[in-house]
Amino acid sequence: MKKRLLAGLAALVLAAAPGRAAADDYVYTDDFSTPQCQTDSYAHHPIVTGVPSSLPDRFLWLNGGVLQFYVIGYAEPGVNDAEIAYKFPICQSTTGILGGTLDLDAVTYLWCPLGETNHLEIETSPDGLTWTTRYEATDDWGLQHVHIELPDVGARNAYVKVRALAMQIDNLDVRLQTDTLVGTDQPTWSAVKALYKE
Ligand SMILES: [Ca+2]
Repeated sequence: MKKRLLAGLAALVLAAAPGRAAADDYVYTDDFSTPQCQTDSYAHHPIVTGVPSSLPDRFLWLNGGVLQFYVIGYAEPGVNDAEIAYKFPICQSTTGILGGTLDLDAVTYLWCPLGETNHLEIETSPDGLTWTTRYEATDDWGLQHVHIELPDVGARNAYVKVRALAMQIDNLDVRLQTDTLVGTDQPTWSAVKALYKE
């Protein structure tokens, strides 16, 4: 009887202990069929959805279900690329990011001005201030599937910046393993269309 009581107490203690979150607690996807990247990203060069009436020096064009990166005039890969930056989880934070992955498809097909080259660079940061290059490719390589392991930085958010020149990207997929997701912290919650928790 005493042994059975102890076993029951042990089961109660285990059930009450704070559980380690399951894999892929947070998943964000974008197939760029909608303009959700305009509100989900926290910084970006101008994003246009139709044929632009005037051309900024650098802009992103949501064109036929992909996101294209344009630089008008002289462009030096890695120096004056067009950019978009995200802070994941969007509208949430965590008590700690344990790891994660980022996947996207990249295509070099856009017209490149004479003497210039296609370029794609993906940087990550634990705080939006100090950035580390996780992927970089230049020149005409056609279609690539990019897969990046996001490091276990223990940060509350994972910052991701995509910098590109004469490129298009599609099928962005970000997965995070976290301790605990913490409520909403931005007023744009209703604008988030592709955020869900598995
Ligand atoms: Ca697409």
